[in-house]
Amino acid sequence: MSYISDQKPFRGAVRAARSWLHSDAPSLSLNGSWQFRLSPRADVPDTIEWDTIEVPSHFGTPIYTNVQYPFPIDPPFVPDENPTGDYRRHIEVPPEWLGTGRVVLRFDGVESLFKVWVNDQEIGYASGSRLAHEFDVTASLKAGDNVIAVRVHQWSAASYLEDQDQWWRPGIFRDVTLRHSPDGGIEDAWLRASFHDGHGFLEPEIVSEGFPVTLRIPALGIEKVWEDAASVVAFDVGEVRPWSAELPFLYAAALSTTAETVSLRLGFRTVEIRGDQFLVNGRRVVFHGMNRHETHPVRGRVFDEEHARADLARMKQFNVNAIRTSHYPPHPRLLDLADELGFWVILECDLETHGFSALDWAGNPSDDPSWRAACLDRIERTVERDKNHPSIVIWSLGNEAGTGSNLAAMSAWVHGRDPSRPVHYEGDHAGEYTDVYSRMYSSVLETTAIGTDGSRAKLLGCTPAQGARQRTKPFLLCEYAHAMGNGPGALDQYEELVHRFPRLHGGFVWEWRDHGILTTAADGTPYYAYGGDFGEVVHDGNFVMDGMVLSNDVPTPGLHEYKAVVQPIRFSFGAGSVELANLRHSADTSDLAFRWQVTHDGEATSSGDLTVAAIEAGASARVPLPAVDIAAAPAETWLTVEAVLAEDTAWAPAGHVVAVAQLDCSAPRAVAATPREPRWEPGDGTLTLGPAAFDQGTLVRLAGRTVAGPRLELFRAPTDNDEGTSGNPAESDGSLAGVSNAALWRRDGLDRLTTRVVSVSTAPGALKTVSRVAAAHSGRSVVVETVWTLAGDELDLRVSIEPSRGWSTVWPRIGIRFDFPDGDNPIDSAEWFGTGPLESYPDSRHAALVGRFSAGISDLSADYARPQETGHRAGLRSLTLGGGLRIDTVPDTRGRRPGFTLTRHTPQEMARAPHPYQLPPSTTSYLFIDAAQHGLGSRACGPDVWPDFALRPEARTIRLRIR
Ligand code: IPT
Repeated sequence: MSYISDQKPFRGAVRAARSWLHSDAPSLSLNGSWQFRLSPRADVPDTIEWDTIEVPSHFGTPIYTNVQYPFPIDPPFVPDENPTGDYRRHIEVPPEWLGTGRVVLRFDGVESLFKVWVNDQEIGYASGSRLAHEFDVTASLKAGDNVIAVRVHQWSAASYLEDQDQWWRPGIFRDVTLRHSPDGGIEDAWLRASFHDGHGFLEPEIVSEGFPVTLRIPALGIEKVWEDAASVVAFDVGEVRPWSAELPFLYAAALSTTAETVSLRLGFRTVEIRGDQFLVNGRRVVFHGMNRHETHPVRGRVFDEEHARADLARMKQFNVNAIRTSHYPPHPRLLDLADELGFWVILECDLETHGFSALDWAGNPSDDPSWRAACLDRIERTVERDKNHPSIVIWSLGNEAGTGSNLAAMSAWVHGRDPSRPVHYEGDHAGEYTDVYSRMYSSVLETTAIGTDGSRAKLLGCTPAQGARQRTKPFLLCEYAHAMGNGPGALDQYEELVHRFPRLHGGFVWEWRDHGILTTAADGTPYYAYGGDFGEVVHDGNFVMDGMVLSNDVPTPGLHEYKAVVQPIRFSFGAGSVELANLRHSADTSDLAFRWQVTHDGEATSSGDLTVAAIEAGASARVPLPAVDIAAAPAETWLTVEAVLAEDTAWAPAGHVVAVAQLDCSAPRAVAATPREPRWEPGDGTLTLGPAAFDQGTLVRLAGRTVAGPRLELFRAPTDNDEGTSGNPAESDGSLAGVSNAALWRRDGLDRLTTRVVSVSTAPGALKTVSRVAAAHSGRSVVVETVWTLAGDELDLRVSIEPSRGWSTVWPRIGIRFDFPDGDNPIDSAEWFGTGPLESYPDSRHAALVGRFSAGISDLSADYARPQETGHRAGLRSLTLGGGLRIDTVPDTRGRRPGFTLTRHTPQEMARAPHPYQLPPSTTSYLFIDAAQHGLGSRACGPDVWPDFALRPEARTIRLRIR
């Protein structure tokens, strides 16, 4: 079994890497049912019975680790306990394939090492899970029935190079194809298409046994015949429309010999680094990108074109313009889709050795000559397979593989092979062998230092001279804004830097999707599994659930925030007009229609279209606005302006909102005075005040419903960011190095507050209670004064919340909770005038618009894979619950209004449930009215909440009017 620990990536009849071409040469898909048997060890005893398996798919049990190797770090060896699958199938080879040309067996993806036999003759073996391998099987085939056998080992030397943060899932997980390569066919083709001064240029490279080769580009009227290899030279194709992620013009092209025709789609574009700027077609690119893994809740890494296309369309709908193929080449069709829909792509090689960081990088394959061939093979297969795609504008050597000479050699190879695209690798902190400066999760402060001259700021891992070199390069964040659970915050702060500093080229959110695996709990309840759910010995829990899209395809509130923050049209309101800035790379605004609407307290009173002549990319135009009829105070008047798609596109229908902004046109409002305090007398507090009944100072019924509350709530079910410990505490307010905020909240007992009523007093039409709220074994407390006053048929509630001295951490929230037990009339929906339609937090509130909204209670929460804080809607004006009870908020003396959350579980219940199915059955609806919430940050892997949005213990007053 020694080949399992072979550092050489392949042996046997493996063919040279080449482009993944669409050819008319005959081929047979070998996808489908294969015979299969699975052994827990690297040897497969004959006693194991054959079963069947679908190809492509995975076998075995999923294991999730981020950085950890799930086997001893003993390179290049792996344990004998090595799940190994034997695959077999019969194929009928068309007789005309034999005797002429070659027959090639292609595997587009097998994890992690596989050996191939045809008719019992060993053909060879190969590794490089997310890379294509082709074997020449001509000599082993016979007419009629043939048997193909493949043995796949989960672990191999190659596993050391594939330590990406994802599920380990072995198997033949991409297509298997047998193709006939005819004599005189086209072996490989590269049509490098560039764009200069309105003209397209082609620099062809053709590997063919047969000449002449004819190139046809019908839309350009080109038909060119090359008689021999020497005559294939670069030429000007004349005027073309350039390719860009915004206007992805593709020209169909065909290359033919007498034996074979391959078809390609050409996108003419020129990638260039000029000074510290990254340009395509002479214009600076800003990446509004996502890190995209290949993951599907049922299929795993098995590609599903329809699902991938829907996902890419979703990206376009959310103003995403770029993809980093983290951390390996995707299924080759993905790049066809990217060419066609329009994305800037960083195509990354299948390489990560992150686990060596645990050994301080000792023995890291990136810097060990015995792994050099494997590293070079990987980058060659990466570049060769996908080199024709206009969407690919940067090659990336891999991810988190430390640094070393093998990476430098890979870079040198790319530079030699493809001078037309820059090389990226984040781990090259000192900039020794890469063309762009790239970082992950650098804070806003540090990113600002990179954007400015910053000659005195020390850059991570750099000497001053290296730092100076890095500052001469274009900068991008290959990962930022870790989107785990509720978050990330501060997207707007990063975005703002991009427009301030031309050296900064935006970045790629970590990451696009959650990697949940659809499975069922013991009682049959379906749920999305994460690390540890399959009994893994080592795992990294829910760190694999860090996407902008949940496992079930639902965009998170974080993605809505992202869409709003990066919207390509910026609106600046002036007197009677709005300035529209087109922030795009190259597209003007002729694809957009602009419309406006005026609302009074959320009800539309007038609307119309704005006439806007096309605005060039990078330009702006001032457009007059209609006269806004302003409602009498206290009603609010808002003007909303939207840019929508004028026509259907490949990724969204006409009318899809691309960008939106609101202007508050309300008449000035007077701040409501606090009602004068009556003369309080001690009382037992059992009384009725209009719709409210009290028993010894405690509210028991409201508008005919049983109710409990209000009780102080300072706790929220910690978000993944609240539980995080990363980031540099010096750059945020209140974090402690290595200690999460959630741990401090638990230490301080915020999740287990108790109450002592200090006093109850009454006055005509009024009730007041004073309570002291504190946790066991704590001297810190909060005094809560509650005053109920009947004013006509309305009940005025004022809750004053005053912390004692000595609270040292940030607080998750300052709010009150009402409990509404279901009885026979559960509260299951809300209608409100405030912000919405989705949740918002202090550092994530750009997607929230002011308006009138309604939702069922289950739609008020986001279904994060691990239950956590969700559903806070800031800036509440008025709320109607279950169709009856109406609660209006009164701004505090600084004009601030509380937000609300309506949910079926308490934060304490949510904090205890690792998965949604573990939440207890609910018999109560809980209403939280929060004077304030702490921000979100991205501390699960990145900076904590920015100081401006951190909630410090402070005195707050909540005022409500209840009917
Ligand atoms: C970074 C990885 O590159 C990425 O794959 C993912 O694991 C991400 O973190 C966290 O989800 S590496 C980290 C050390 C910043």
